[in-house]
Parts: sequence; C-alpha cells; structure tokens
Amino acid sequence: MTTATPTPPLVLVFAASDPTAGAGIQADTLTLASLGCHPLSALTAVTVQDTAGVKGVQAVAADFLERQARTLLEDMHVAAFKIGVLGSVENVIAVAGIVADHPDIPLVFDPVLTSGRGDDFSGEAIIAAMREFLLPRTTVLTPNAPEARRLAERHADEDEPGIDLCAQRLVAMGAQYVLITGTHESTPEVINTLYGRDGVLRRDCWERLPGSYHGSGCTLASAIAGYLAGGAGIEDAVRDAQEYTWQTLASGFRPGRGQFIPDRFFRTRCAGGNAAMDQAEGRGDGR
Ligand code: PXL
Repeated sequence: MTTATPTPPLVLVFAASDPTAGAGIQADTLTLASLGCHPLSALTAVTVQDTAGVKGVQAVAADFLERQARTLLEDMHVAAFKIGVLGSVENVIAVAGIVADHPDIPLVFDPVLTSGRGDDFSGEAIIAAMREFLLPRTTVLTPNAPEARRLAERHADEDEPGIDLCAQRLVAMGAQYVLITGTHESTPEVINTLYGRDGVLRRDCWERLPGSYHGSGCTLASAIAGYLAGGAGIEDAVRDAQEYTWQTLASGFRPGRGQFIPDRFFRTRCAGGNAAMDQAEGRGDGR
C-alpha cells in the first residue's frame, strides 16, 4: 500500500479569469499554491485583457457557476472561500446561496468594483446585491478605500464619509471584519486598517513601491484565505498576508507594456527552484 500525501488545505475561489495571470482566478490560484494550499475554482466570468487594460468581460451563466461550486463541495472538504469578481447580479445571488449552505467556512470577499486601471466590473445593481446578499455572510471584506466608500454609501446630507466611518457601516451591514487597503490613497506610505465590531484592530504601514501593480488586491485577499485555511486567526492571517503580498510586489516583474505583476513565487525563485528560467539562462538567449 502506498502512503497518500496529506491533502493540503482546500480553498474554493469564486472569481473571473484574467488571462495575464496578474489578477483574477489565476492570481488566486498562484497565490494559494505558493502558500501550500490547494486551490479549487468556480469561474464567474471570462475577460479579455492584457497588462494595459480590460477589453471585454463575459459573465458565466449563474446555473453553470452554481454547478461548478456545488460539484466540488459535494466531493471535498473546503477550509476557506475566497470571492473576487462575480460578473452579474445573478452570480452574486447564486454564490450567496452556496456560501449560506456552508456557514462554518470562513469567507474572504474582495469586492472588486473596478480594475486597478479603472475598468468597470460591478455596476450599481451588482453593488446593491453584494450589500444585501454577501456582506452579511462575509468573514473578512477587503475593499480598497474607493471601494469601501462606494460600498458604504454616502448619506444624502453628508460630505464624503471618512474611512473609519465607512468601515463601521460595512460592519453594520454584516461583514465580521473589514480590511481597508490604502494603495489608492495619497499617503506617503500605504496604510491598511483592519476593523472589527469594536473598531480598529490593527493598522499596518507599508513602504509605497514605485511601480503600478496588477493583482495586488487579489493576492492579498487570497493570501488571507490561505492563511485562514491553514488555521490562523484573523489578525495573524491579515498580518502574514500583507507581509507576503508586499514581498510579491517588491519582486514584481513587467512582462508586457502595462503594469507590473506580483511574483507569488518569489520564495522559490530566490531559492533557485526555477527550472524554466535556469534553462533560458543556460541558453543565453536573453529571454
Ligand atoms: O484586480 C482586480 C481584478 C480581479 N479580477 C479580474 C481582474 C481584475 C483586475 O483587472 O481582471 C478578473
């Protein structure tokens, strides 16, 4: 009899395809694999894009999305969920129904409203469905500051609410924890703040790197899901995922004419475990 290798923690990702593998389900898969999890996927939408921008988005039919996820959940024991771009109101409702059937599995929700380059992913109807159906089931919500402002809504008689107030509102809508990232703010350092029911739990400052990166939010949210799947508590998972993400960005590369892509395998490459690149270097063809 052969001894089976123990199964790594399984994380089920609901997200859209990004063919550049900078963001989207490919980014989640790379991140989770590099952290020692096994990534399962339920594809929500297909995009056409390069490193400069999104050229097209097509949502997967909600019933087909639902079949992808339920088939996996009937077969395997999932340790965490991660949700990214959903692509349609129907998909938000389908995913909310699925995760509601598994209330004990921690859920990291990255409410992607636009790509980092401003391409729209979620119109007002999708945002309203996220508020109503998904926030109440979210363990950790990971908006950037502009997404937090849009999701939290400005009341008719007020100026733009501060970020702490937005977090408070998102917690009141049902998210257990909210991690607001400061990448899009004009502060000299990037400041990320984790909120819980009683307010701020931790605030982490990171050196702002000079490049423009594609997929940093996907990396961060899936890393949190990966650490939670491995058994970490919320605050540790958030701290370790930020550290990991910063390292992927610091090792980022620029494969095309557009943005940099985080290197989720920076550790393996440092250790020389990099067969394809070693071969290319051996050939000396400069590629
Ligand atoms: O980075 C957010 C994001 C998530 N998912 C997909 C994307 C992007 C950004 O472009 O394309 C599929």
